[in-house]
Amino acid sequence: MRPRITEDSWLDDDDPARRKPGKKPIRKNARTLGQDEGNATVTEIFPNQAAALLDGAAKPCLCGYKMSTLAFGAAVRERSPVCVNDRVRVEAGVITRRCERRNRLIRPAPNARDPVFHVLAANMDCMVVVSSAAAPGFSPGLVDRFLVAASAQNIERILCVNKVDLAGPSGTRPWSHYQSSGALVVETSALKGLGTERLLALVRGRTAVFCGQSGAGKTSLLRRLLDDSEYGRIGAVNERSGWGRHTTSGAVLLPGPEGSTFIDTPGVMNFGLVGVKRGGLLEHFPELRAAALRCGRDCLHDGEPACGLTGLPRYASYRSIRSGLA
Ligand SMILES: Nc1nc2c(ncn2[C@@H]2O[C@H](COP(=O)(O)OP(=O)(O)OP(=O)(O)O)[C@@H](O)[C@H]2O)c(=O)[nH]1
Ligand SMILES: [Mg+2]
Ligand SMILES: [Zn+2]
Repeated sequence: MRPRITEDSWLDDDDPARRKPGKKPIRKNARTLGQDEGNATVTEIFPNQAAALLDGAAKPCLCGYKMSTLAFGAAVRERSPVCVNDRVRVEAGVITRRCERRNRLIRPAPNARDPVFHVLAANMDCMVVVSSAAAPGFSPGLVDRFLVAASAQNIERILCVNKVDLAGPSGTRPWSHYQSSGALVVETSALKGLGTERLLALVRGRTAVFCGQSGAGKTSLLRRLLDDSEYGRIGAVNERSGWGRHTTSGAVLLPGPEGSTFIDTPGVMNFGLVGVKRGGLLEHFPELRAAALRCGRDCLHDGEPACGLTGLPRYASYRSIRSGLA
């Protein structure tokens, strides 16, 4: 059975029993700097290298890593010791230190045999969870997981429902109840340029990460927001399956208007939560938390007939996420 992933699993890497043969123990001089001690920002991750934008520079440069001062966990060997939008110290073209993170978007690395985390991005003001009205259809389970991940890290939440041009005129809007979810809701069509001004007003001047279902239109929206028709390679949605192709292969930082920082991320089919406990999940569903005041003291909000959450739109999603948490 796959071992449970907890935030403390970062520390497992220093456990001699788990260390791969021939691997040296982590050096104890691995230490993060304070948030203001960096001189560059990571813009993209490549195998064994990262692109970093030195403060004041016009373009990012490719940097190697000084592992002896960067190593801090299991993810290091599998992925990279820094993530997009990390503040770092670069010396002579080498990333020598990482600064403390204000927050981070983290998931268990998909397909990993060992419990390994993948930190997608750090230091964000808001998360734009992009879903689509159709092709692929709106996916509440995935949306809720991203909203919980953002809420757990104190990141402001925006739900962007894209491709509204594909929603029929009399179509139902299965996202309408998200007004009470703690997220701002904006409907867009990147194709027709609908709603994109409103979206831009919400993220202008801020650090916003765009994430969500594959093929929902994150990259297309960013092309609009950046007014850059060249940005990103746009893949076609598979006509038969309705799934988008994975066109964005890694997170990338894009400087936007008026000091904005936008982060495009690869689309996902599922998203595992890290560091959220079963007992704390309700905190991240504000409308359910309010309804839970009607419940009896012993109610677990897990299908009890008298549960006050019964019939609420996000209750099923809450229960489904809850069942996978410790
Ligand atoms: N009809 C319609 N199609 C759109 C819209 N936005 C994007 N698309 C199309 O949807 C497909 C996927 O768009 P992308 O922008 O690559 O989606 P993505 O979310 O970045 O996809 P990944 O990088 O795979 O996660 C492309 O064929 C786009 O042309 C929209 O508002 N309306
Ligand atoms: Mg993309
Ligand atoms: Zn209840």
